[in-house]
Amino acid sequence: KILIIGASGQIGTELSLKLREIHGNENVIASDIREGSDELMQSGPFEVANAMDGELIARLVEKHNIMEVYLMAAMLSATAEKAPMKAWALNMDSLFHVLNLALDKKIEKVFWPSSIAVFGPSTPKEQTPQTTIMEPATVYGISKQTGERWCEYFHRIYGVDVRSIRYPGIISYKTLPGGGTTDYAVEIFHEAIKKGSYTSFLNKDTSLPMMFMEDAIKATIDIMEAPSENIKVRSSYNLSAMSFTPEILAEEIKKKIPDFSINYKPDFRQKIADSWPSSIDDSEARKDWGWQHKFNLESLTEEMLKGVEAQLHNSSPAD
Ligand code: VAH
Repeated sequence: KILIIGASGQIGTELSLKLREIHGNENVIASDIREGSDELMQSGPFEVANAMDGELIARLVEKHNIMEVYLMAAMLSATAEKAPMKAWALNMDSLFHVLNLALDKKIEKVFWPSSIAVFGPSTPKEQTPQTTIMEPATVYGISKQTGERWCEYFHRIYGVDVRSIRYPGIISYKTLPGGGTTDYAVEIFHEAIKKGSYTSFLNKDTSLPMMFMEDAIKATIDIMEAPSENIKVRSSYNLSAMSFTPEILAEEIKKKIPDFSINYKPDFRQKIADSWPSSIDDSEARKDWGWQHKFNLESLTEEMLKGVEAQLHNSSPAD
């Protein structure tokens, strides 16, 4: 069976729903420190658990006969800057609990998300390579860089089968994101439909690597289902689908909502975004385990507007 820690979060929610679709609701245990969306809570078993409570996690693994863990719990970039030591403790303690369960052969496989936040101001900004200089400027980025090194170590020294992806900004409509710097690209769709306008907390020309949630979920499941020998990078794989700026995104929204307007009031998150790459080279993932994105800016915008609209009117986008 599969355990998702951090199942109520932006990625955790949709990952839980997709894994339940594939493996059956009862075979996927969702857990988080707080209950999740109605859709998540009604779709299968849920355990309230703090990702930092190693004993509890071990008990859940035992109780539910867990073989695979997706550790999606973390404090993201913006929030982590406000509580560095708490962010470090959550992001690292949770990883050590899960890696040691794998070391003790209590579970067989681990997925752990990294982020483009591992790159810093001295990293080449365009088409950032898989292996390059990484001097992360945020607590979140430091924790993800360190976590990558521990994943690589546990694989090399103990043979732990841990796999990881450096997610770019993830755009989705089913849950609101929690405390990220790329969240503007989610909020903008809700505001465009509700208010017809949006005030961006990043400058108009801030280009960041992004991906639609459906692609992120597919990549996560694909890397976990690939034969172990194909996963050559055991720190974390670069991954991306597109890059855009708030201005470019606003222009795309205007094609559907002509009188949508945007203005720019950069806040503390501008500094974080300025330290990150503008675009990512993810050729290793495409080569090693067949990664390829499906959504581009146009189809992402279409899906997001449809999805947000449906959420507001409480019907499924398919209707
Ligand atoms: C954040 N959404 O903004 C996350 C992600 C690359 C961005 O790590 O912190």
